[in-house]
Amino acid sequence: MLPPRQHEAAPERWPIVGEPKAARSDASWNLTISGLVEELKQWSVDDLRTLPWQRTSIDVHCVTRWSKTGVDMAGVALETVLRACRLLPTASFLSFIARTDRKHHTSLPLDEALRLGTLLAMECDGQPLEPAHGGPLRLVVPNRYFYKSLKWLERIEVLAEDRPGYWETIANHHNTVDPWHEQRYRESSLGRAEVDQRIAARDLSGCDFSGLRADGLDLTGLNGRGASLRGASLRRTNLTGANLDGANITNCNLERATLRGATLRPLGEQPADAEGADFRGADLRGAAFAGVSLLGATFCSEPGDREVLPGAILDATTSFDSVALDSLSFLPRQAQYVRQMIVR
Ligand SMILES: Nc1nc2c(c(=O)[nH]1)N[C@H]1C(S)=C(S)[C@@H](COP(=O)(O)O)O[C@H]1N2
Ligand SMILES: [Mo]
Repeated sequence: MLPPRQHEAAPERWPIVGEPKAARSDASWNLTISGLVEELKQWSVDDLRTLPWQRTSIDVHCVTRWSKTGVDMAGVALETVLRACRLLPTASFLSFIARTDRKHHTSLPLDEALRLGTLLAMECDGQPLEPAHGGPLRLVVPNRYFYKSLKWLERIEVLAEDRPGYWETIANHHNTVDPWHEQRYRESSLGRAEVDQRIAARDLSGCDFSGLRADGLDLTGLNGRGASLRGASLRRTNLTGANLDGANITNCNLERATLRGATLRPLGEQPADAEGADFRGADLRGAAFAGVSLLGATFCSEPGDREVLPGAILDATTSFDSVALDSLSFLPRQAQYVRQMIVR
């Protein structure tokens, strides 16, 4: 069984999400554990391989609504390496840091990381973990959205207070992230008065409106250029002619919305992002999708959906470029539905 609003990706397909690779370096790969420890420790990947080995079968649940069930991960339990460092009594949070250009990081409360059976994974389905998926060493946090599973793990800092991670800070990702409770995003920090004013002016451009609730509103001609509408609820909303170029509508609920003539194209260098958006029942005639990722987005219901809705209305006036169409291929039923509708 999958958590709410998740769908199984095509077998043999495993999308790469976020950073594509580790930082270039000639230094050998070590894992360092520092912070509130009695003993600062460092292991090479070969050292790690001599520690007790653990296998876990996990279900990957990406926040953008694709899942990949029954992935066999193997490596060393986080608990094993933490125990070797002897944590100080004040240790409460863990910050996991990657060897990448932006030193990507994420965090977990210590007790939760242990309770979830967090793994330092080096193998996947019996093979060395591929570099593109975080090899030689990645964190695997079962039963959490996959953004907690940091690729290219290089350092763990043991802390007294939480240090929220990259996605949690810049993209409003939820910090607790239980997929069974759909904890995908926090709401934007904008005040209600400002939100109401921007809605009345139909201008959301360039601002963060994550988690916005605007079901059923008339937002005809909306200027949403470069807006962030992650996780927004726009069911039955009238977005005729809306300009969503460069906007981030990841996981937006657009069920039965009207998007006639709306555009989701790049804004300068910045492509729009519609991963995990729900377009079921939406009117997309005349809409234009270009350069936008639709990974995990839905246009028709999938088997197992709790609520079955009619498919989106698309026809020959709806345009998709090859980037947009290719990004749909991870959910084959969606790709097939869209292709079949737009040739009509
Ligand atoms: N270092 C690093 N780890 C990361 C990310 C990233 O951008 N950099 N993205 C996270 C997100 S959002 C997801 S969904 C998963 C994707 O893992 P995959 O590319 O192996 O599917 O990695 C997570 N770990
Ligand atoms: Mo993600």
